[in-house]
Amino acid sequence: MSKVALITGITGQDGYYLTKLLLEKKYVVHGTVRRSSTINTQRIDPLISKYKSNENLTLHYSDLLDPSSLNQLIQKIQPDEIYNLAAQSHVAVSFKNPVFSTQTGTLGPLSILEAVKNADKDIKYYQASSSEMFGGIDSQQLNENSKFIPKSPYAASKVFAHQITTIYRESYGVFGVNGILFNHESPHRGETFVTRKITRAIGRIKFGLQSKLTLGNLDAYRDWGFAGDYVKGMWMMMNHKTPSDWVLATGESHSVREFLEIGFKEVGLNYEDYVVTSEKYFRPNEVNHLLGDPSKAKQYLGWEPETSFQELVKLMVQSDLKLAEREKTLIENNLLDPTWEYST
Ligand code: NAP
Ligand code: G4F
Repeated sequence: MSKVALITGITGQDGYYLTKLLLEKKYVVHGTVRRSSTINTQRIDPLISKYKSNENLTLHYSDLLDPSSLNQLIQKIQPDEIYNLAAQSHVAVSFKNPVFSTQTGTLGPLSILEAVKNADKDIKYYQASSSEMFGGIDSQQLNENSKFIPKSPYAASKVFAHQITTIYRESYGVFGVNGILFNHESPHRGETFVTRKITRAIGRIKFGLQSKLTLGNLDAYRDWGFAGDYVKGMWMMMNHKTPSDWVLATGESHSVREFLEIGFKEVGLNYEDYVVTSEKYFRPNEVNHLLGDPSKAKQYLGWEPETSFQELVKLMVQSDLKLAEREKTLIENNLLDPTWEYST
């Protein structure tokens, strides 16, 4: 019989890649979506077209801040696995909307864990933990035992969710998994995260739709991998015999500046001719350096990243060149208003 998975945050980047993976593995997938005034299912629309008519993919309105809807949903669909990917996941925004970010990041996981604890069947729970929890002060390589020094409301809420998952594992025997994922990117990455902001701008600059790119701290270092590789790791963690905490990372760290250099070079341009910085994009408290050690996942899960940093940058640039070309055609046909530079 097919396994049943529930994914919160199915409309996000990881939601897309995980849904695709689980459907390919013949799971029956349920996902939660928030009602919004504009359509927010663009990422998964191709999957909806392909699988929804077979009843392998079903969407439900819910919100992490509505525990009763989550509880009812879990009782109704009786999932084997729950992947809690939903979060206000933008670190800089969490300083601007701290209460919402924290409520979503803490009460959401707790509500699901309560429903899992009280369910009649054993349900596995995946918590989307984050390398932001480490605070990243220097170039030290971080693993499952490294200290948490959260530096934003986002990171603090992730620490709570991580720890409450461990507490439910130890206190009630819940199969609770914490995936401590370092930054992972893709052509489906939200456009206000730095990698996608850069590759969108490169595409738009190349097609004459944008003249400059305004960023914040160019000297921040991140351990950037490809999201498609990381969702495989999530599934491996959930299908390992024992629940645990797992770091997924590449073991390489690069600066925003290096990302710019490679990205602009891919289209024959020099980033220094286009990039300006503004205080607007600096954070009240910066995470300077993140570098992960994925040895445990490699040894016990057999997980390894398959996409290099250079390949990641190139695949994102190539995808955004195609998008900019389509954007240009729409503008030329008066079907879209030109925007000189996005304000995000
Ligand atoms: P994302 O693209 O921002 O997606 C976040 C998802 O959460 C979206 O589906 C969003 O819905 C949903 N959401 C936000 N607030 C919600 C609420 N109150 N109730 C229900 N749903 C809500 O994030 P991602 O990159 O896929 O990341 C997935 C998870 O992994 C997040 O928890 C993130 O914090 C964590 N994480 C990500 C990374 C990374 O590098 N990508 C690294 C470590 C951990 P809408 O589409 O309606 O906004
Ligand atoms: O792309 P970012 O916004 O990602 P950040 O803050 O590392 O968070 C992402 O990864 C976490 C895992 O460690 C996730 F938990 C989290 O949900 C999210 O997916 O920023 C990366 C770096 C930062 O140091 C930031 O200061 O890029 C720097 N940066 C420089 N200019 C910028 C900009 N970031 C953004 N978003 N926009 C800029 O203009």
